[in-house]
Amino acid sequence: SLHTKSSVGIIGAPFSKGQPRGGVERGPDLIRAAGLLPKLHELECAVKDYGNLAFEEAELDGPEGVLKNLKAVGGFNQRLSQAVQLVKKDGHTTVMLGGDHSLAIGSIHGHSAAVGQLGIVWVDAHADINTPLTTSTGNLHGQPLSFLVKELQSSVPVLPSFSWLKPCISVKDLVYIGLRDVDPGEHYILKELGVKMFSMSEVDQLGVSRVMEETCDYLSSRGNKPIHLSYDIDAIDPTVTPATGTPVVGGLSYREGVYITECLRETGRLSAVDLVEVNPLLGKTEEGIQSTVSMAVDLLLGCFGRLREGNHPSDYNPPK
Ligand code: HAR
Ligand code: MN
Ligand code: MN
Repeated sequence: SLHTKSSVGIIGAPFSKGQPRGGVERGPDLIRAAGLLPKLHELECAVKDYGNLAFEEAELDGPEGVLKNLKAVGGFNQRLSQAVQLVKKDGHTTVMLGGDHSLAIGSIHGHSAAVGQLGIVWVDAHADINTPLTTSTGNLHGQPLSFLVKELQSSVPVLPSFSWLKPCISVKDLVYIGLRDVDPGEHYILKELGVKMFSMSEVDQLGVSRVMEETCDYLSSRGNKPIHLSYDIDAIDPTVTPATGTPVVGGLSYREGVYITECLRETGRLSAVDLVEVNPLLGKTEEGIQSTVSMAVDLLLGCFGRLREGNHPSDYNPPK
């Protein structure tokens, strides 16, 4: 491959308070247990594991209106943002192992604080752009982008738990892939702001190769900024990844899911990756859990140079 070897900094974010189901906090350790680090080493990546981010349970975290666990989610993301800034300053491509998708708040905020403007690729069945006013569930994993997108700030109320957070992305630097379960208030926002998106309909119409060609062209037209990939495992079809909190039928195949990572790797600009919403307690069978976790690992390996044609180390000596 043309690429210089990657250096990867892993942060575990065993966080579940952005949604109501227990188990998603086990994601980071499961993904590690499936061999992520040795497999990255095989790809000649330099890997540093920063461990799991510890966090205190916020006391007295009653709901504020419909919003659930505001203090816990705000506090955790503030710490996560600081951790990501340190890992970026150490020069690594950051890998955030979730945990629920509310962690994208701290992950993207920290990434942007460290490197400046970003291009965001959000691969998800869901748009995760409800505001605290449009959300019907109150779950903050359905809202992270509303806190991050500059153009939405007049629609997002000031919340003390998020006073540390400055919106840092332009909606024009955001591309969605895989959408198929979007709330009416979110759909209004996407259309109103003209957000670039490839829903599952476009994946069907164009095929994943054109979707990725257009995604990369679009990001280039926006100035080839460092890329933040936020990958929700529920983007993949639940026949492959059933162990997740909000599965939605009709998702990306294993091959489409991996192809997305291969193309983004090829840009040479992948600067941070979130892999979120793996929840082993929600897989009905052991095979379902294993399939979900191994999909997560394969997506990450695709991000760091694993090719389906095969790979060999640069110092490989053929037997003579
Ligand atoms: N749109 C719904 C809400 O806001 C559901 C979103 C949740 N699920 C996720 N996010 N896994 O991608 O609550
Ligand atoms: Mn999500
Ligand atoms: Mn989702």
